[in-house]
Amino acid sequence: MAHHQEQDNVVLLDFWPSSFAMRVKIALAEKGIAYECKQENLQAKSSLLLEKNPVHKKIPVLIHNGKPICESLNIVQYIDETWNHEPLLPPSDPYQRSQARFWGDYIDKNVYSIGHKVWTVKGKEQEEGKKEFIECLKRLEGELGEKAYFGGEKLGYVTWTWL
Ligand SMILES: N[C@@H](CCC(=O)N[C@@H](CS)C(=O)NCC(=O)O)C(=O)O
Repeated sequence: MAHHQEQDNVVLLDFWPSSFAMRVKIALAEKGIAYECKQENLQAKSSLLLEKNPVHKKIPVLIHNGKPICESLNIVQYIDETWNHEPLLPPSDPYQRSQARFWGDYIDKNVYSIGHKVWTVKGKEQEEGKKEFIECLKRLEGELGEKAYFGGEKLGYVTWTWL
Protein backbone atom coordinates (compact mmCIF):
# COMPACT_ATOMS: atom_id res chain seq x y z
CA MET A 1 0.00 0.00 0.00
CA ALA A 2 1.39 3.39 -0.96
CA HIS A 3 0.84 6.18 1.51
CA HIS A 4 1.98 8.92 -0.77
CA GLN A 5 -0.66 11.64 -0.90
CA GLU A 6 -1.08 13.69 -4.05
CA GLN A 7 -0.19 16.93 -2.31
CA ASP A 8 3.00 15.50 -0.80
CA ASN A 9 6.25 16.34 -2.49
CA VAL A 10 9.09 14.51 -0.80
CA VAL A 11 12.73 14.91 -1.81
CA LEU A 12 15.74 13.40 -0.06
CA LEU A 13 19.21 14.87 -0.45
CA ASP A 14 21.28 11.72 -0.22
CA PHE A 15 24.82 10.41 -0.48
CA TRP A 16 24.42 6.69 -1.08
CA PRO A 17 27.20 5.35 1.24
CA SER A 18 25.96 7.41 4.20
CA SER A 19 24.60 5.51 7.21
CA PHE A 20 22.86 8.70 8.32
CA ALA A 21 20.96 8.87 5.03
CA MET A 22 20.30 5.11 5.16
CA ARG A 23 18.27 5.36 8.37
CA VAL A 24 16.06 7.95 6.67
CA LYS A 25 15.64 5.71 3.61
CA ILE A 26 14.72 2.79 5.89
CA ALA A 27 12.06 4.92 7.61
CA LEU A 28 10.62 6.11 4.27
CA ALA A 29 10.56 2.52 2.97
CA GLU A 30 8.84 1.23 6.14
CA LYS A 31 6.17 3.88 5.75
CA GLY A 32 5.81 3.32 2.00
CA ILE A 33 6.44 6.97 1.13
CA ALA A 34 7.25 7.79 -2.49
CA TYR A 35 10.10 10.26 -2.77
CA GLU A 36 12.71 11.60 -5.10
CA CYS A 37 16.26 10.79 -4.10
CA LYS A 38 18.93 13.30 -5.17
CA GLN A 39 22.55 12.27 -4.85
CA GLU A 40 24.92 14.93 -3.54
CA ASN A 41 28.58 15.30 -4.33
CA LEU A 42 30.00 16.26 -0.94
CA GLN A 43 33.10 17.71 -2.59
CA ALA A 44 30.90 20.05 -4.64
CA LYS A 45 27.67 20.54 -2.72
CA SER A 46 24.60 21.64 -4.65
CA SER A 47 23.10 25.07 -4.07
CA LEU A 48 19.93 23.21 -3.01
CA LEU A 49 21.84 21.51 -0.15
CA LEU A 50 23.47 24.78 0.94
CA GLU A 51 20.09 26.52 0.84
CA LYS A 52 18.20 23.77 2.68
CA ASN A 53 20.82 22.98 5.33
CA PRO A 54 22.76 26.25 5.74
CA VAL A 55 23.73 25.40 9.34
CA HIS A 56 25.51 22.06 8.90
CA LYS A 57 25.67 21.78 5.08
CA LYS A 58 25.30 18.00 5.48
CA ILE A 59 23.14 15.29 4.03
CA PRO A 60 20.63 13.83 4.69
CA VAL A 61 18.06 16.58 4.23
CA LEU A 62 14.40 15.73 3.74
CA ILE A 63 12.45 18.36 1.84
CA HIS A 64 8.72 17.95 2.41
CA ASN A 65 6.58 20.27 0.29
CA GLY A 66 9.53 22.65 0.05
CA LYS A 67 10.30 22.69 3.77
CA PRO A 68 13.65 21.24 4.88
CA ILE A 69 14.15 18.91 7.83
CA CYS A 70 17.78 18.28 8.87
CA GLU A 71 19.66 15.80 11.10
CA SER A 72 18.88 12.15 10.45
CA LEU A 73 17.28 11.18 13.78
CA ASN A 74 15.24 14.35 13.72
CA ILE A 75 14.14 13.44 10.20
CA VAL A 76 13.13 9.92 11.27
CA GLN A 77 10.99 11.41 14.06
CA TYR A 78 9.43 13.86 11.62
CA ILE A 79 8.59 11.00 9.24
CA ASP A 80 7.08 9.02 12.12
CA GLU A 81 4.89 11.94 13.22
CA THR A 82 3.86 12.98 9.71
CA TRP A 83 2.93 9.53 8.41
CA ASN A 84 1.81 7.94 11.64
CA HIS A 85 0.85 4.48 10.38
CA GLU A 86 3.36 1.71 11.20
CA PRO A 87 4.85 3.70 14.10
CA LEU A 88 8.61 3.55 14.54
CA LEU A 89 8.51 5.04 18.04
CA PRO A 90 5.93 3.41 20.36
CA PRO A 91 3.10 5.98 20.31
CA SER A 92 1.58 5.16 23.68
CA ASP A 93 4.67 4.61 25.78
CA PRO A 94 6.83 7.63 26.69
CA TYR A 95 9.34 5.42 28.53
CA GLN A 96 9.89 3.13 25.54
CA ARG A 97 10.19 6.20 23.32
CA SER A 98 12.82 7.67 25.62
CA GLN A 99 14.78 4.40 25.46
CA ALA A 100 14.69 4.33 21.66
CA ARG A 101 15.92 7.93 21.51
CA PHE A 102 18.62 7.11 24.06
CA TRP A 103 20.02 4.28 21.92
CA GLY A 104 19.73 6.30 18.72
CA ASP A 105 21.78 8.99 20.41
CA TYR A 106 24.25 6.41 21.79
CA ILE A 107 24.85 5.10 18.26
CA ASP A 108 25.45 8.61 16.94
CA LYS A 109 27.81 9.54 19.76
CA ASN A 110 29.79 6.29 19.71
CA VAL A 111 29.49 3.94 16.73
CA TYR A 112 30.29 6.45 14.02
CA SER A 113 33.04 8.34 15.79
CA ILE A 114 34.80 5.22 17.07
CA GLY A 115 34.43 3.42 13.72
CA HIS A 116 35.88 6.45 11.98
CA LYS A 117 38.83 6.43 14.38
CA VAL A 118 39.53 2.75 13.61
CA TRP A 119 39.68 3.50 9.88
CA THR A 120 41.53 6.78 9.85
CA VAL A 121 44.36 6.30 12.34
CA LYS A 122 47.12 3.73 12.65
CA GLY A 123 49.20 2.07 15.38
CA LYS A 124 48.43 2.37 19.06
CA GLU A 125 45.55 4.75 18.58
CA GLN A 126 43.93 2.37 16.12
CA GLU A 127 44.32 -0.53 18.58
CA GLU A 128 42.60 1.58 21.25
CA GLY A 129 39.87 2.40 18.75
CA LYS A 130 39.34 -1.31 18.01
CA LYS A 131 38.93 -2.03 21.74
CA GLU A 132 36.47 0.82 22.15
CA PHE A 133 34.56 -0.34 19.08
CA ILE A 134 34.22 -3.88 20.43
CA GLU A 135 33.02 -2.49 23.80
CA CYS A 136 30.47 -0.39 21.99
CA LEU A 137 29.18 -3.34 19.92
CA LYS A 138 28.98 -5.47 23.09
CA ARG A 139 26.94 -2.74 24.73
CA LEU A 140 24.55 -2.74 21.76
CA GLU A 141 24.40 -6.57 21.73
CA GLY A 142 23.54 -6.46 25.43
CA GLU A 143 20.70 -4.05 24.79
CA LEU A 144 19.42 -6.09 21.85
CA GLY A 145 19.46 -9.28 23.94
CA GLU A 146 17.17 -11.91 22.44
CA LYS A 147 14.91 -9.38 20.78
CA ALA A 148 14.58 -9.32 16.99
CA TYR A 149 15.05 -5.54 16.90
CA PHE A 150 15.98 -2.75 19.28
CA GLY A 151 12.72 -2.00 21.03
CA GLY A 152 11.08 -5.36 20.35
CA GLU A 153 9.51 -7.52 17.69
CA LYS A 154 9.31 -4.90 14.97
CA LEU A 155 11.81 -2.67 13.28
CA GLY A 156 11.64 0.76 14.86
CA TYR A 157 13.51 3.99 15.41
CA VAL A 158 16.90 2.45 16.22
CA THR A 159 18.66 1.20 13.11
CA TRP A 160 22.25 1.29 11.98
CA THR A 161 23.95 0.13 8.82
CA TRP A 162 27.51 -0.17 7.64
CA LEU A 163 28.44 -0.74 4.08
N1 LIG B 1 24.44 14.37 12.57
C1 LIG B 1 24.22 14.32 11.15
C2 LIG B 1 25.41 13.71 10.45
C3 LIG B 1 25.29 13.73 8.94
C4 LIG B 1 26.65 13.58 8.25
O1 LIG B 1 27.69 13.41 8.89
N2 LIG B 1 26.62 13.66 6.91
C5 LIG B 1 27.86 13.59 6.15
C6 LIG B 1 27.82 12.45 5.14
S1 LIG B 1 27.75 10.89 5.95
C7 LIG B 1 28.01 14.89 5.33
O2 LIG B 1 27.07 15.39 4.75
N3 LIG B 1 29.24 15.41 5.30
C8 LIG B 1 29.56 16.57 4.53
C9 LIG B 1 30.42 17.52 5.29
O3 LIG B 1 30.64 17.30 6.49
O4 LIG B 1 30.86 18.49 4.70
C10 LIG B 1 22.94 13.52 10.88
O5 LIG B 1 22.59 12.67 11.72
O6 LIG B 1 22.27 13.76 9.87
